[in-house]
Amino acid sequence: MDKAFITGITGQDGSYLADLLLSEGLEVYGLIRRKASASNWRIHHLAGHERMHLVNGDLMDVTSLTRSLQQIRPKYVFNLAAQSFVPFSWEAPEATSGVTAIGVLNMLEAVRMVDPAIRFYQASSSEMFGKVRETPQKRTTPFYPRSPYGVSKVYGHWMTINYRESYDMYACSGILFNHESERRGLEFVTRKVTWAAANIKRGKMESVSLGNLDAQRDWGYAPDYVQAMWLMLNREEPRDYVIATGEQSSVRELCDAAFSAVGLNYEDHVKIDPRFLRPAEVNTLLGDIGEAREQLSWQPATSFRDMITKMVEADLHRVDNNITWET
Ligand code: NAP
Ligand code: G4F
Repeated sequence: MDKAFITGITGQDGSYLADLLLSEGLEVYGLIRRKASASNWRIHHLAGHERMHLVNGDLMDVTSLTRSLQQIRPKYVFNLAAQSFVPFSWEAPEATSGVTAIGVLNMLEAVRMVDPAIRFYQASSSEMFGKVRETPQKRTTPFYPRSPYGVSKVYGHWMTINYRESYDMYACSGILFNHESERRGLEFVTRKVTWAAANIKRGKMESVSLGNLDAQRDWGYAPDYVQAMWLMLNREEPRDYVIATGEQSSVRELCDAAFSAVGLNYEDHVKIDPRFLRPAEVNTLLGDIGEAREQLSWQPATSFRDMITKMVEADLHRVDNNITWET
């Protein structure tokens, strides 16, 4: 039975990837770090699954990574762990660079030392395109990151390419554009808005404060995107891919979609608060998925509006059933 090691298993993508790999019959090992209050709600449903295992460690501790790989001997490593919230990367640039940049090097080194035949996936990001040099953005579009997070992702991306070219390792990156879901963290704008729409609908909140409503993103659905990760690690040759939808919406359109789903007008409930503006904004992102379509036979299955409706419905369910721990 093939084994996969996932860092970031408690996050949005890690939890969906675990669901997918278990359904594919793999033995799944997830790295978790010690936290003072650990709810790990995204993987609660996997507790007790006979092929699901949790391993203690930290991306900033190479010994824990090496030991894990030596004990598990996986065929696949998916490196999804990161400090992934862009605004926090200005507040804690060194900590962000630690896990989001050097953490990638740590994982690559552990793979190289234990078993360089392991197939390695790195979670690269469209934030690397930042102040975009061309539209739509392709694998070959030059990077111009606009935050400590984006800069860290560029480091991890090039380090992954460097290990592929230096050590002939099967190491590749998915350059994933924004992807959301019912399991998205509340601090990200989609979930912040769907959570607010559900609470306002039920009379538990009156308004929500946001920053830049004009920012445009290429938003897809996380369960579709973990499929692409899996396809990437099952090609004959390692190669990087842009994973996106090829369609764009603004934050304003997001608000409209979420509030319309509960029969409300967002203009009555959305306030602007300059505290949510960023020191340097990424105004627009739009991905070109030609290579993923042709070479991976991958394409997104879920539209932006359908995804937002699913997220609003999940948040209504949480509000109605007082499920406060899933946040
Ligand atoms: P997420 O929900 O924020 O999850 C991040 C994960 O990283 C969590 O499991 C977290 O564990 C773990 N982590 C953080 N620091 C760690 C450390 N020092 N050691 C071990 N684990 C650590 O992120 P996501 O949305 O699932 O994204 C997954 C990956 O894709 C990230 O690398 C992100 O930067 C990248 N990405 C995401 C998107 C997107 O739109 N979602 C787009 C492009 C790229 P705790 O639970 O302990 O905090
Ligand atoms: O939801 P966001 O915080 O996501 P952002 O910054 O695009 O980053 C996400 O996607 C990246 C891929 O491109 C990932 F690499 C990264 O890890 C993360 O998952 O913000 C989206 C847009 C921004 O332009 C922001 O300025 O929404 C705008 N926005 C407006 N008001 C807001 C808010 N964002 C947040 N988080 N909160 C607001 O109140």
